[in-house]
Amino acid sequence: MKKLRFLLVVLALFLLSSPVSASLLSFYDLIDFAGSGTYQGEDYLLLNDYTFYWHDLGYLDPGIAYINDATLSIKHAGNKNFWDPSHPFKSEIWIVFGYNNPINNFLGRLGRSVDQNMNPIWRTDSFVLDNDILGKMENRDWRLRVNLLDVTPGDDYLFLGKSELAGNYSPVPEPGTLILLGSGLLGLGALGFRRRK
Ligand SMILES: [Ca+2]
Ligand SMILES: [Ca+2]
Repeated sequence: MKKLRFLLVVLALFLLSSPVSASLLSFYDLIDFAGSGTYQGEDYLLLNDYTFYWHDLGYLDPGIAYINDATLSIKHAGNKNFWDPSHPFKSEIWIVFGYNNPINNFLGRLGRSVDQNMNPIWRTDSFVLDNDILGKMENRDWRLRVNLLDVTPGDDYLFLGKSELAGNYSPVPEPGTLILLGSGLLGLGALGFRRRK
């Protein structure tokens, strides 16, 4: 029976000193761009070959211990998304980077968001962030800088409708929960000890 009490105390101490294995929590950050006009019901910001913006997860409660997964979704219109060597100035290719000074992490390429008549149509592209860039978010106060860049000669324009960053994180343990759990187990251990007396 002493063994049992010993085990309970060890378990309580272990729980006191390590994070409780909590389930994942989700986060979501929306940037709804506007300011340049409205197209087919969506307010947009008009980009000219290059821009950047920040997704900031801010202060979550409970706080973030680390990010498990995240997906960036960008709603855009007007991207021709093609390269024609004989007409380089008519070409247009928008690239998405997660920027972490001084390195651009390539996230992907925006898809074609024009119809066959070259009229803009809204389209959303999603990019799963890899562990490399998640780690860099952790070093930057849970912020992600997104760079959008058209890599062809000449000016090209893009309607930026909205950007969403969604995913799951492991929360930091809450001290109150740990103390409650720990003292509860210690109490159980003490109870077992008394009953045997
Ligand atoms: Ca918008
Ligand atoms: Ca261009």
